[in-house]
Amino acid sequence: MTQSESALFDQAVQTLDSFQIEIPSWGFANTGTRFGKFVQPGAASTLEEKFADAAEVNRLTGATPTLALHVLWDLPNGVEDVPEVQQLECRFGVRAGSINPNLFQDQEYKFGSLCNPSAEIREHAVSHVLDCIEIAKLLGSRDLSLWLPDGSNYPGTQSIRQRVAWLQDALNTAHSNLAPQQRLLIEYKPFEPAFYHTDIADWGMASHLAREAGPQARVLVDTGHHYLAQNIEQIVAWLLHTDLLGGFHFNDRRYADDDLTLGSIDPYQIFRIFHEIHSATQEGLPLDVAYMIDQSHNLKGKIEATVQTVVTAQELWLKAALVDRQQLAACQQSCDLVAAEELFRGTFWQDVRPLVRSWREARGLPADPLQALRSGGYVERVSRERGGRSSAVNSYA
Ligand code: LRH
Ligand code: MN
Repeated sequence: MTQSESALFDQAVQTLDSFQIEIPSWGFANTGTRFGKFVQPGAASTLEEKFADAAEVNRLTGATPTLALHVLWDLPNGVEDVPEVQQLECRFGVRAGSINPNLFQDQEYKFGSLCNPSAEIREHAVSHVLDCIEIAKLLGSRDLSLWLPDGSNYPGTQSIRQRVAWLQDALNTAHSNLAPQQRLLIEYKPFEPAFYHTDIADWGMASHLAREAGPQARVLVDTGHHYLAQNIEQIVAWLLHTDLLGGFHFNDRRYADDDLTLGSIDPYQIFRIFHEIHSATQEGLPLDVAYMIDQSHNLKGKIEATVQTVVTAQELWLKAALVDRQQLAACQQSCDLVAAEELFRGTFWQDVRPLVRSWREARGLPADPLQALRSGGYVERVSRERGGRSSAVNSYA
């Protein structure tokens, strides 16, 4: 190995050793669209099976030590289910990660949860969020990751400003119940399921709500929650500049919140986002960013799609780390546009897969996790074990 090759490998090792990404429990379950759900025999439907699948992904990739939980899907009995989670964490060596309240499936949330005109329903929603904070405390989970579908479908049918006031009160209450090391991540989404206005529709609204709520509140960027024309990496740059970036939900999309696998439609998008992160890190900004996957695997094998996503994220993370930022800054300063673009995009063209494979081998991991999954027989085994079940599945995930 030449000196420059070993320097490159050392940088790759450092970069990949520092990269961990959280996987969603709901990514292993039978999910679908409003037009149907294609049941996979090997899909997980119990929390034990979701932890087992997460452990398999972590065994193969070495980069997914935590599993995001959606409370009503994974802990239907609330805090009562915490001991079972703790037992599964020990058994499978995967820790509970971000705790996600469910503020969208109860019938009474028809006109909203934290923003509902009914004080009684708002109270019910706040108490669910407080239960989730309690669960997070008991599990030692740092992030309370909050998304709410609240909004309206027709102009004039709700007071947008009144709902902001109710929402801010609820978030302030949630923030005041956090433990010192905990964070409240506020996720925005421009539309769906509401199609006229959504109460937390963009990064500006989420930023204001976070600032008002308190110092432990941050903004969560779900890459699928943007209009197609929006420049997501510019939003990330602003959230870095304002120290409000708390984390990401990574996925990909062609049209709307399609929840497709990361990098399947526009891998350059994730590269551009990671570039902003690496630049801020190299400029010494103190970053505290949670990298998480939020996808629904309706057609691909669920474990395979998750492994594929982690591998793609590692490759794009390393690619973006390899941008020569000193040289790029010089081109930017001298406005040498073509040189800057060729340097930037040229790094994206680089094939880093051999480097990532060497890192895996150096870490005693399978050089090709997808191949190892396919040849390891795990999917076939769990499909046999779980396959016998009836295809009817109750909750969404
Ligand atoms: C909403 C969302 C949110 C989760 C859900 C599974 O679209 O991105 O993060 O609660 O997906
Ligand atoms: Mn999300």
